[in-house]
Amino acid sequence: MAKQYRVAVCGATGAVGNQMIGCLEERNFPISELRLLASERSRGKTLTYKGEQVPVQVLGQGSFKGMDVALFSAGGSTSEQWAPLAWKEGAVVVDNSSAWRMDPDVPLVVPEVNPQDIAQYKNKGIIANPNCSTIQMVVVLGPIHNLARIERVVVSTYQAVSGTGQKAIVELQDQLKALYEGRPVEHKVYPYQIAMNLIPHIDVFKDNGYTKEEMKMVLETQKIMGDSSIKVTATCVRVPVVYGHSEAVNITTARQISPEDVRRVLAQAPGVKLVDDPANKRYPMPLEAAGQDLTYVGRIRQDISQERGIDLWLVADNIRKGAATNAVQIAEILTRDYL
Ligand code: NAP
Ligand code: 3JN
Repeated sequence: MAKQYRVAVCGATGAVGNQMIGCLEERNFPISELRLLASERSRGKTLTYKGEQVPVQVLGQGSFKGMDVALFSAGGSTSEQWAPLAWKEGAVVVDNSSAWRMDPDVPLVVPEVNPQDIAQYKNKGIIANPNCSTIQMVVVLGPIHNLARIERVVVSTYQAVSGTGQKAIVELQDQLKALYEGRPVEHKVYPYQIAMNLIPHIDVFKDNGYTKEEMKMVLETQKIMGDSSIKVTATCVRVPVVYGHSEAVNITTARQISPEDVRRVLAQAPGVKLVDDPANKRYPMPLEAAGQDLTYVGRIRQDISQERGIDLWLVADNIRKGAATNAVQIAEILTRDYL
């Protein structure tokens, strides 16, 4: 019988944690024991895995004893504190927060792009999962970089509210209902009404005028692609969509390539679905990509403002490929090749 693994999910009651449990089940991850962890607030709760009710345990000393792998999605401060302890207790951590992403000893992995970096898990027992907006972009840019070396990326994102968690989904739904019923619109999660609006502000502002989300896209892209010479600039925008982040991406390559070259390489690329037939109104949209694990790409065209420029439009499910699926894919390679 194939080897089975003891897996912990830390942050199991959250939007991402819940999807992680779903992905483990859908992908038939070889699990002999599943341990679900959350905060004191979840004491007494149970969650469903393969039709069984699994009790949620409160995170504490000993939570990772006997575990082989721990998938974390309980926020940066929990990861900072508990990931090293999980490794000490014997579990390799796949962490969804930004806490460890830029640590030079911690691999930052998108399986379609740099699976070989998983081997570095031995440094600290932690593998970092990138930010959702970075993941879907590098799935598409990786193969193009291999073809013609990308020198510069200019990206604008259109990010769904589910990236902020369950409470933001409820806020958008409540606001739409209030507007429809002619009642005053309230907002708590975002600094402004998000229904019928968009907000060019994700995570906190930094001294250089960029937001932290935008700087994550810059630094994480360079680390995953293993090339700090790639210039990246990003503008991240929250839009009133529930699932599916979209991105308008403009790239400059070292040598000129045609849109057809890009289509050819992306048609073969793992994790990519080409939807690029404007004559028949076929282009990626969040409603189509939601619930899927592939990154949809279309609107591929020559940038008319420069010879070595290409424009693309990408969409992926931010909770699946942007978070849970990517983490489970990392765990699959880790267990198959290293544990
Ligand atoms: P969420 O719905 O608010 O869920 C948070 C989860 O963390 C819950 O299970 C919560 O447990 C648990 N938690 C919080 N504080 C804890 C503590 N002190 N000890 C133990 N468990 C604790 O948030 P989410 O949307 O799932 O996101 C969770 C995290 O995933 C984010 O903070 C972020 O770091 C990461 N994330 C990454 C991406 C990405 O781009 N890759 C996208 C979204 C999120 P209770 O239910 O008991 O409170
Ligand atoms: O806003 C989005 O669309 C993605 C959000 C990601 C996120 C949310 C809270 C904390 C992160 C992340 O993964 O970068 C973090 C974090 O910094 O851990």
